[in-house]
Parts: sequence; structure tokens; C-alpha cells
Amino acid sequence: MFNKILIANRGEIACRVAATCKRLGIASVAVYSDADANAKHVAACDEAVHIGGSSAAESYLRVERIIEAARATGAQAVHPGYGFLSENEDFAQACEAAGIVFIGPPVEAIAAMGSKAAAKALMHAAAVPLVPGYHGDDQDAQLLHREANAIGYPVLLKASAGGGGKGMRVVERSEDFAAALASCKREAASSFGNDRVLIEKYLTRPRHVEVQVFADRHGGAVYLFDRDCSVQRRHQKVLEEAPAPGLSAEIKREMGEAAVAAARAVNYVGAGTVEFIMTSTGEFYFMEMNTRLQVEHPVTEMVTGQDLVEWQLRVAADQPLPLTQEQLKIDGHAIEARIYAEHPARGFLPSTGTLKHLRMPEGVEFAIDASGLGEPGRKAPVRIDSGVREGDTITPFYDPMIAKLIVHGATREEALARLSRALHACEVVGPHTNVEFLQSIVASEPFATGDLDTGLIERHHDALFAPRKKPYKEALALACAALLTREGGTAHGASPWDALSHWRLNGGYTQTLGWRDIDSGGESAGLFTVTFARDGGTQTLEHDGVREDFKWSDGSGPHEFRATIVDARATGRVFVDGDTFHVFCLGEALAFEWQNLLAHAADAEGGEGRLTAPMPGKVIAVLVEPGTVVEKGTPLIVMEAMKMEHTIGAPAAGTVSEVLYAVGDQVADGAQLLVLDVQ
Ligand code: MV4
Repeated sequence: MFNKILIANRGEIACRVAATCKRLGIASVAVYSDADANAKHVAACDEAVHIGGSSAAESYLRVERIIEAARATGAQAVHPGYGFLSENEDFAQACEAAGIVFIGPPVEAIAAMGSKAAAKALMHAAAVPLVPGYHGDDQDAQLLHREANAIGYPVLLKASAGGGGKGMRVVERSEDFAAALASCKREAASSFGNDRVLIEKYLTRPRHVEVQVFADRHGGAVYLFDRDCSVQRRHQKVLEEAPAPGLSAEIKREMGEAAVAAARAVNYVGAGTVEFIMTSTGEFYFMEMNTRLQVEHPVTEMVTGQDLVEWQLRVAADQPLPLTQEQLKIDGHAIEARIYAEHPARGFLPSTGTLKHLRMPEGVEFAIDASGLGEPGRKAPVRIDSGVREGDTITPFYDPMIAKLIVHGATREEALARLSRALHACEVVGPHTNVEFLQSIVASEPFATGDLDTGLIERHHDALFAPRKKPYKEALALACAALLTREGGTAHGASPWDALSHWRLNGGYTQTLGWRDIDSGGESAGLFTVTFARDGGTQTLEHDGVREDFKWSDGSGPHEFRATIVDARATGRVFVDGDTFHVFCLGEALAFEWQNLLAHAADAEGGEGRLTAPMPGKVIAVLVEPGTVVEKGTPLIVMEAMKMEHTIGAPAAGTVSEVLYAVGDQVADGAQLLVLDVQ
């Protein structure tokens, strides 16, 4: 086994590989870009080497620089993770030339699976089922048209060099073929520099079912069962699960054996995934083979109890596979949800920014200690794989994934319930996320019943994007509780708390709190007010003409509050970000922006006077006291700053309720000087 390896990747997968290294006592070397100098994966490894600028081209894609880093640190092998250089033949070749083990398949296997048409020819020879179609060398337009007619419409044109759904054309009728072919070839030429196409029978409503395979250098090859990854959006997987639901033992075995045959056909070594497309009646056909560890590998780890990174390291170190096909067993069901910093309301555009608040459900990070040891009963029901921490920033340079949430249950139903609960416990403040979208899919009828196909999201678009019912009243009460408790407030004068400091413990008291509801899209709706009143021992909140009893208290943890309206108690967390109160309660996220009504009043009056210090200075005169009734413009306090006097006048007519500084006090810039009840 290796003593030290270099991880040529970043984010969660780099952390994931580092976790196995740590468990096996293998030293790990991180590489990092400018943007990742303080990234989690750097902290997760024993050593780190800076490899260049923030863009991937200047760092994680630099073959020479990464090999140099491996040489300099004495790493014996390189784990490429997924993406970046993981399926790059030149990189695998360069590692080999430098005497460093590439933890992945042989260069020839990557090359063989790189061209779709060539891969299909190999698969055909190995008796792996293929969609009826044409994948020949002869690209004569008339010949292709005759082939399409023979296959029968609809057919699908695919760029041979393509992938990820790019360069595909559905052709419904023979009349449309010539134009579609020309357009497909143009796209293939410009996208992949190669206009070769293949034709397939177009399958409607297919499932994406894939098989995890592993092969060693001693003739061993096994399958670690199947995963269903049908729930995709524009060829991006959203939810993945193992095993694929609803398949007979016979189909699963046939598919597993076909996947092993596919791997053997290209002399595969290491971890690979054979993708199949499957009809609703269970016929499956080879699509492509991914010659790397996949993002969704944790669901396979959870149901098999195996650490696939450990398997990769063993195979790369020339050891035989840890288990035979007969020894591999499935236990229960696992589902993975990919949590992304993206904006569903804006067409899922990546959403960047600092993760000001990040709370994941209770679970075990990279729960491979539990699953990897294969000890029964030690499997973590909730696993979180994440490459970021609270305070980290999602930048535009890389994939905006925040975390993978993986759950395990004895049955699919149990896993689903656990996933739903876990998604409702995710709290993110900063970038927008797809968490609510994931919740909607998980709760949807087709997903809940396992009626999966690649068109699920599109077909249920309206239901998945329908505005959801939220615990608005409870959340608003919690936001008011946070505001009234001063918990989490900032100390300076612009803080919401200062406007509330005319708080009185005895006697009647009312305070109007201004709020703006911020919808999930970040756009603010109109201003509304909530009136808090205390009279003797009774406290009420009035909103929309309804007055209800209201009590609140701090909760046990940070940002935690309890609020009771009428007799219903809600507990939640309120994360205060400036004037925005992010409320997490009853599994939902809501946000309200506090509105400084006093400031509004002053603005409305157009007054120049302000109640805050215009600059740091000293109080040299206080002209009013609590109870003084003032007109707009009445001088209140005189300050001296930078050797000049400044008179603070009343922004509006009202009654002074509190004077916060005395003559001689030093006052910070922006500090509130007194409290005025505006009439
Ligand atoms: C297909 C197909 C229907 N019929 N092939 C899309 C990406 C590439 N990996 C294969 N893809 C498809 N090939 C035939 N003959 C439908 C798709 C397809 C798809 C496949 C897997 C997962 C998601 C998909 C979304 C749309 C279309």
C-alpha cells in the first residue's frame, strides 16, 4: 500500500478521499488554487501545494504542475477524484511517465470508452445489450437516412464524441431527418471537433440505471449492484439511489453481469460505472462507461458497507479486490440528494457568496468509518459529504455544490422519510440553494412511489415549482421574538435594537415593528407592520387586524428562540444578518427584513436631523430629558467632533423617551444618542 498520495481535486471529493487516507494511515497531499488557499480540503490533508490561479485552467487542470507537486512531496500515487483530470488520458499517461501511479483505469480503457461509437462496437462484440441503431464508420448522409428509416421513428441522433446530452437530436419523421442530421453534425463539429454521429431508436420515458463495477489486475471483476439516477435536470443528476427500485433480481443480475462484461471488454482496472438506459418494462441497453469514481458513489457504499476509495487504493497498489461477487451483499436502501448553491427561481443559475450560516442535519461526515469497516449496526443513517464550512465562500470558479446528503434506511420508504426530515433540517444563509426544490421532489407522488424516469422533473414542473404553504405566522412571531430579545443584535447604532430601547418593564407599552417579507427569490414584497403590546402581564402581537397572545424566550442553542402565539408553541432558529431575519422553523425557511420605522418617519419628514452621531466625538450638551415633547428640528444634543460643534435636532415631532449619553461621553460614529417616540 502507498505511504502518501496526492489528491488532484478540491471540494467534497478531495475531503472524501482524504478521510479514507486518514483511516488507512496514508499521508495525503492537497493541491489548491488561489481561491482555495483556506479551503476545507486543504485542512483535510496532511500537506498542501499551491498550484496556481483561481480558474480551473490555471490550477486543477495543470497536468505538469500537479505532477511536479506529487514529485516534490514524494507522493507515490495521484487520486484524480471526479471531473477535472479524472478522465483525461494525457494526465493518466503523464503520471505513468513520471513513475506515479494514477488511481484510475489504464489509459487504454479511458480511450476505449471515450468515443461512443467505438465503445458501442466493443460492447456489441462483448454481447452487452445496445439500443437498436447504427454506429458505423460510414457517415454518408443517404446511408444514415436509410438506417434511420430501417430503425423506425422516432430516432435519436447522437454525436459520437458527445456526452452529457450535448449534440443530440430527436427525429420524429423521415421528412425531418436530413435537416436534423445537418444540424447535429454542425453542433458536433463545433462542440467536439468531430462530426461523427450515431443513430439509435429513441426511447421515451427511459430510466437511467447504472452499475458500479470494480476490477483488479489479477483477473478479478465484480459489480457492486445498481443505482437509479433518473432524477436529473438538464443532464445534471439531482437525486440518486441504490439499489434501483422496482427491478427483479433477475434483471439486476443480468445488468450486473453485462456491466462486468463491459469492463472486461476494455481490460478495465479500478472503479467504473456502466450506464444503462432502461425502458419501463425493464429492458436495458448500454449507454456509456464512466472511468472514474462517481459523485453518487456514497449510496453504493451505504448499501454494501464498502469504502470504494479504499477499494481504489488497494487495486491501484496491485492488491486483489477485497471481496468476491458472492461475498457482496445489499443491506437496505440509500438515497443521495445534491445540495447546490443555485437559484431555482432564476433557471437554476449558480448562486455565489459567503455561507453566513450553514447547518446540516445531524449526521456523520464522510461516514466511511461506519460503513467502511463493514460492521453491522454501525451504519450511519445520515451521512454528509461536504467540501465547505460555515464562513466559506461559493465562488464562480468551481462547481457550486454545498453538500451531498446521503441517507440509509432498511427500506426505500424508511430512507425517503429520513431524507425528507434531513432536508427540512438544512439551514443555509448566503447563497440561494435548491433545498426546497429537493424537498418538493422528495415529497412528489412519482418520486415517493418510485415511478422514476428521466422526464420526471420536466413533467411535474408546475407542481414542483408551485408556491408552498409555509408557517408564516410562527416564523413572524419568531422574528419578532429575535428582534425583541436583542439576541444576536449588533452593538452599533444602526442596529434594530436601538430603536427598541425605549422598552419599559412596567406599565402599558406598544411598539410597532416594521417588516418586509422576503420571498424565496430574494425579491421583497410590501412593507407591513406588527404591533407588539404589553399591558400588565399580557403580551400580544397584532398582525393583519388579528391580535393574539404572544410569549417568547431564548432557546437552548445559538440563534434559537421559542415563541408561543395563542397556545401554539414554535421553536426555531433566527439567524440575523444585518436587518434580515432568517427564520428556520417547522422545517421551513422564511426571511423577513426589519424596517426602521423611525428612519422612515425621519425620511418622510425630509428632516435633516438624526438621532445618531454623525461622526465620532464628544457630547458637550444635552438639551432635553426623557419626557420632553419636541417639535421637528428642536435641538436635542450638541456634539463636538473634529473641533467643530454639531447640533443634533429632532427629525420629527415627538416625545423624548430616553437619553443614552451624558455630557462628556465619547460617542462612536453612528451610535444612537437618544430615543424619540415619533407622534
Ligand atoms: C437516449 C435517450 C432516449 N433514447 N438514447 C442523454 C445523455 C446521454 N448520456 C444519453 N441520453 C439519452 N439517450 C435513446 N436511444 C434519452 C436520453 C436522455 C437521458 C438519459 C439519461 C439520463 C437523463 C436523460 C435525459 C434526457 C435524455
